[in-house]
Amino acid sequence: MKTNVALWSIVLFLGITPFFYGADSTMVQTSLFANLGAQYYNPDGMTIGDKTGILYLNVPNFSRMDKNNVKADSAQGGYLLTIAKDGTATRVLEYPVHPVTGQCGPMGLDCGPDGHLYVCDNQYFHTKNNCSRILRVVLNEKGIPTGQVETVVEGFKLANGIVWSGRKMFYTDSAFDLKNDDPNIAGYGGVFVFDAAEVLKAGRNGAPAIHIKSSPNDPHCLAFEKVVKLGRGDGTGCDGITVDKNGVVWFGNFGNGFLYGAWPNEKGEYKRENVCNVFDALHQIGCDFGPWQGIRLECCDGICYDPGTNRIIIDDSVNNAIWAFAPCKKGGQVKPFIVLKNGDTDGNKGELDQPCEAVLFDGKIIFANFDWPFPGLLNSKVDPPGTLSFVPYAKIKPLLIGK
Ligand SMILES: [Ca+2]
Ligand SMILES: [Ca+2]
Ligand SMILES: [Ca+2]
Repeated sequence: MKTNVALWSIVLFLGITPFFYGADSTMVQTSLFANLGAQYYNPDGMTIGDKTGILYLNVPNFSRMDKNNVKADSAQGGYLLTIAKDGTATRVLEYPVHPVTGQCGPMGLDCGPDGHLYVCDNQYFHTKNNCSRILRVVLNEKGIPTGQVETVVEGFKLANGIVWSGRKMFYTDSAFDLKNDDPNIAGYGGVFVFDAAEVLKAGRNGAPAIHIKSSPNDPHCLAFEKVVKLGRGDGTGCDGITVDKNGVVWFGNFGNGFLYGAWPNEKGEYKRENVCNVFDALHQIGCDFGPWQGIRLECCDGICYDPGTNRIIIDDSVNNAIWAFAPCKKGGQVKPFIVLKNGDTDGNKGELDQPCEAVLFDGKIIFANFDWPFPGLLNSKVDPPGTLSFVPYAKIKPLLIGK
C-alpha cells in the first residue's frame, strides 16, 4: 500500500498522470480531443456518416436534472453535434421532446441504409412507463439534419445502443419489466432486430411507428438476458452493441459486464438460439489486469468494433477503463484485456471520465466521457464541461492486438 502511495506521489510530482497500461506494458496516455463547453455535459453516442465521414455526437444532458426532471442550462431535448477533425463542436440539432415527458434523451446512434441517422431516445430517466423510442433524424445530402425527426419504434423502456448491419437494425433495451423473485437476478434487458423493409417506411408518409412490447415475447426480440447480481448489484441490462466483419453482433450488459455474441445463420437471419454468452466476470480467468489486480470487467457500456485489428472495444464506465477482446467462434469464450485506464478525474486534460462510447475517426480512436456517476463507479463527481478523449490509432493499435 505504502509503495503505491509513494509511486503515485512521484507520478503526480512529475506531472505525468494519467498513465495507461497497454498489453505490451507501454505507457499510453489519452489526450483531450474536444472540450464541448459548459452547455454540453454528458456526451454519449457517436457514429460516422457513411457517405460524408462526418462525426456525429449525441449529448442528452441528463446529469443536472432537478427533482421535476427539468434539465439545467439545456434544451430539454438535448443535442446532436458534429465534431470537426480539430475537435470543434457544432450544434446541428436540438431534439424535439417526447409529447408525454417533455424530454428527449439521445444516446446511441447509427446511419441507416437510407443515409439518415437512427437514434436511441432514452426516456428511462424521465419515466419508467415505456416511452423510449428509436428516432430517425432526416439528413440532407451534406449530412446535416433538415430539422425533420420521425418516430420509428416506440413502446419500450431504456433505449441505449443501436447498430445497423446491412439491411438489419439492432438496438438494446437495458430494462425489461419482468417479475423477479430471484435475489441473484438484479434485472433484465434485451436486443431487438428489425429488417430494413419494415424500419425504413415506419414513421414516414403517414405510416405509423412500429410499436413493440418491451418483452422477450415481442417477435423482434432477438436476445433476452438476465443480469446476474455482481459487485454493485446494478440491474441495468443490454447496453453497448456492435457488429464485426463476419456479421456477428456483440453486445454486453451495463450492470454486470456479461458479454454475448449473436451469430447469423446461413440465410443471414438472427435467431435467439444462436445467441451465446461469451464472457462473464464470475469466471474472469486468464484476463490481463495489468497493474490493476482485482479489477473485473463488470460493465459493458458502449462497444465498438475495429476492423483494422479485428478487436471489439468495450467502454467500462465503472473502472474508467477500456477493454478489448478478439472475437471467438460460436460457443466459445473470449478473454478481455485492459487497454487503457486511469483514476478518478475531471477529464479536463483528456483523461477517461466514465467512458461510455468509442469510435474510430481521422486516425484516432475517440472516447466519449459520460461523467454522470452512479453509486459504485470510480468516477465520483460530475464536472462539466463534457469532454471527448482520444488516442492516435497508431498508438492504440498494438495495445488492441495485445498478447
Ligand atoms: Ca450506453
Ligand atoms: Ca468526473
Ligand atoms: Ca468531466
